[in-house]
Amino acid sequence: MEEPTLIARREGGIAHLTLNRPRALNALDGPLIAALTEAARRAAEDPAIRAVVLEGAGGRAFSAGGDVRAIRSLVLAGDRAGVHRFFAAEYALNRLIAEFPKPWISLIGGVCMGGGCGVSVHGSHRVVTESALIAMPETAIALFPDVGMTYVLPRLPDRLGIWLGLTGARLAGAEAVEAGLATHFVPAGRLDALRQALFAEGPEAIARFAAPAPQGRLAALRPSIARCFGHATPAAILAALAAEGTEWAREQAAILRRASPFSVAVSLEAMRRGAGLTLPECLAMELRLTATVCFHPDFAEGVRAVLVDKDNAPRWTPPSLEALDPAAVAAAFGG
Ligand code: QUE
Repeated sequence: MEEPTLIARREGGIAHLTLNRPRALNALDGPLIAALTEAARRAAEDPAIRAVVLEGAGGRAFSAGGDVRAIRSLVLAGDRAGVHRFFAAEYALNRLIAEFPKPWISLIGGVCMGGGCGVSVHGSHRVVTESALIAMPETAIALFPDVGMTYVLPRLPDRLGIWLGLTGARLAGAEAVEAGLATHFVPAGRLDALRQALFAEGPEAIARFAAPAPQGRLAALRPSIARCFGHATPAAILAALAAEGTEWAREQAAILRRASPFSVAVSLEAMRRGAGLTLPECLAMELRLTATVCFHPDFAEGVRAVLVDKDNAPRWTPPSLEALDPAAVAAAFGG
């Protein structure tokens, strides 16, 4: 028997779910999303289950995201219904987790990006270790921060979420707590003991294992991020970064200029709209956006450059923010 891609075990009153595609960094493909949805439904209904504990197998990743290579194949085959099906199922799972009637506890070590954030951040408890690397890197592949992150990111303090969603900046575990994406920091060496305590006692155990999050570089950057990422357009953000006159600001501008111009503009607009929407409204907006964004030439090109050919040399259409037609961005939102 081949190992299942979702391992679901019962440990006393806890449903212990393990994402088990370690060679793909536990990326969420269609079958894994379906299995996780089914396991979540059963755990919600089962009166003997008091909480869910979710983690990733293999030690390197919680989850690297959605299976964007497979989505690219659907796009290249012109399978619009298939693309819609994938994202509709993923976003429905994100909503199920947000509305989950019991504690949904994610234990996050290693990479947690994109879709990995979507199956953790909406839950009640997000425990990170010092090995956690949390990011929304979608603009690098000409997608946008989805999985309900258009709801979450604009609500983080000091425009941190806008910065994360546009640049794909990676937060270490303690920084994720500071940003509000994670709720507890637990040293990796105590994770096995925490897991056993969760099985024995339930969610109350977390407080005993949590340690003060060590200070990262985020605290020092917050004022600059707040000054630069509150603007309404990519051009205004680039102007604010130029006015900072620091090495950090020059790096952020370079990152924004390397990403897909179309995707940067759509991502900023989606997060700005998301600030005034509910989570279900954000997920509905995201689902509508996938129909345009995934079929824009930049998406297949971005996945090719970053994940298929790995040349990291995408050729964007148009190639620069200056050449981007604002009407094309507005059209992605239905005008
Ligand atoms: C941006 C992304 C993703 C990414 C890299 C980016 C993403 C994603 C993966 C990924 C990584 C390793 C795997 C895999 C997928 O990388 O969403 O299957 O083995 O899933 O720059 O949005």
